[in-house]
Amino acid sequence: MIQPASAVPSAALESLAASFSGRLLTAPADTAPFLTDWIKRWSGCALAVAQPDTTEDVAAIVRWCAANRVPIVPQGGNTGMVGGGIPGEDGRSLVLSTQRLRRVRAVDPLNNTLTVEAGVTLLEVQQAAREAGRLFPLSLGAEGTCNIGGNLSTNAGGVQVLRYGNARELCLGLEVVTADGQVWNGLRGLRKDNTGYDLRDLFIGAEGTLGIITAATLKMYPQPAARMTAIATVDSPHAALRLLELAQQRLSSSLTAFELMNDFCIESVARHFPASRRPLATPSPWHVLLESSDPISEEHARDSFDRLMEEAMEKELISDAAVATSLAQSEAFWTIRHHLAEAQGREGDSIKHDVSVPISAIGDFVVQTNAALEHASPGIRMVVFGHLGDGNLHYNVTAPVGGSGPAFRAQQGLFNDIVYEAVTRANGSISAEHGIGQLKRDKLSRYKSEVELKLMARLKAAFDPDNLMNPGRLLP
Ligand code: FAD
Ligand code: 2HG
Ligand code: ZN
Repeated sequence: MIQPASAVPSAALESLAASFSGRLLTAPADTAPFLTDWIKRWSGCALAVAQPDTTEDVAAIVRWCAANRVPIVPQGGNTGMVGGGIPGEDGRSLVLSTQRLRRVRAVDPLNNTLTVEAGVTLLEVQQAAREAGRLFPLSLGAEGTCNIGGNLSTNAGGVQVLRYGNARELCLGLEVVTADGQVWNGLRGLRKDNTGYDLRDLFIGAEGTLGIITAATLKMYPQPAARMTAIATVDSPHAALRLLELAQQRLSSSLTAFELMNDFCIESVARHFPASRRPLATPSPWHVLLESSDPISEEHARDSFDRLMEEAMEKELISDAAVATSLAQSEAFWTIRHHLAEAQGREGDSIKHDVSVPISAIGDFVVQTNAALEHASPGIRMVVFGHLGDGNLHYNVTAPVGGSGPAFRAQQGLFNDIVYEAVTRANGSISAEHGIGQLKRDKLSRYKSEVELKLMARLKAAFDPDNLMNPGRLLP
């Protein structure tokens, strides 16, 4: 017999198990992977973890939860950075994992769309598009694990937003199970559809607080004819911005990625992943990883990219550069970039800030805020990297060597205040791409206006009047 962890009668849980075709996990060894997040910052307890196989299954589970007043925590690949997919500690919630919603339902190369279920990993979506001779451009370090449902629910960004936009801009339609267990089929592959309020856009970025995304119709793009990747050293974020401006002038929309990393990032990847060597011999406080995706040819790509790098060198915007001459070399550059989150974890405790400011304000933001943080807490190690082309920095503070522990973590409020006040002065955002979840929920009331907060609370009440969809996440 299933033993429920809360007031829900075990007979009700048995009836839930019988009402859908997927799995219902209750044994601690089975549920454990769903109850702790990727950065191992949050852990929770749950009544059970449900793994439905179909949209109808999801609807049956949601109806059961509504009838039994059981809160639902939707979860995809569990790679989120703000604790949004991890239940609380009271054991009252049901984790609804979408990982078994695995079908690619349709691919339409002429319409440049594909329709996939929520549990398809981002890598698999990219592969499905590639098999159709197209590109699905959303790309990020967790792509082998994160699910498209989670990407849409967090409105994920990643490394090609500069050219193709974030998850929201890549989605044309959604299928959603609403909080009362109805299925909304909004899987439209239309570029134009002005028939009232855009419900799709409300579910995107809602972090599971309004309903459960079960499938999505996504945009595909032509595959580029060739890609060029380089790593270059720059003296400062200001110089990186001048390089960005030049690259955009010379490469126009072919510039698809422009990532900034401080030296500590490069050093820690080399330390923790010895197979990833330092890409350049010249010591430098900052590195830029840039990529172009050329629509014409390999030769055209190389020509324009080489000319850009030469001009940047002549103008002394960069001091050294390595342009990848093979796919393997390009992948080696990206491996450095994609190992940053993990390398940072291995350095010790970190306090993360995923922020955005207007691109033009980034140079001053970094110089001034670094100084303020180092003054407030000498010895901290700044881990500064991110999607410079989008104005998005991962502006993280790592403990001094040997300084991890409660005393360091107790400074979170101090660091948050310094960073978020600087962000606010620059007219930026306290969450560029990771969302709010548990991490920033209480900050929202401080950094969003009363008008916005009230409208958001009314939307929540309209979509989920019983507050069962991921309660206590996102909204203050
Ligand atoms: P989960 O972590 O499972 O869930 C995230 C949130 O969405 C939770 O609130 C959950 O309740 C909700 N949710 C999940 N699925 C559904 C659904 N079907 N319906 C409704 N709600 C749902 N993010 C970026 O934006 N850019 C990056 O470059 C980036 N790089 C990363 C690199 C690494 C190494 C890691 C570990 C994470 C990175 N992330 C990045 C963070 C993360 O947001 C993304 O990995 C991804 O979008 C989360 O997807 P997921 O399937 O893991 O979602
Ligand atoms: C990335 O860009 C992710 O690599 C993770 O968004 C950021 O670890 C982080 O702070
Ligand atoms: Zn990122």
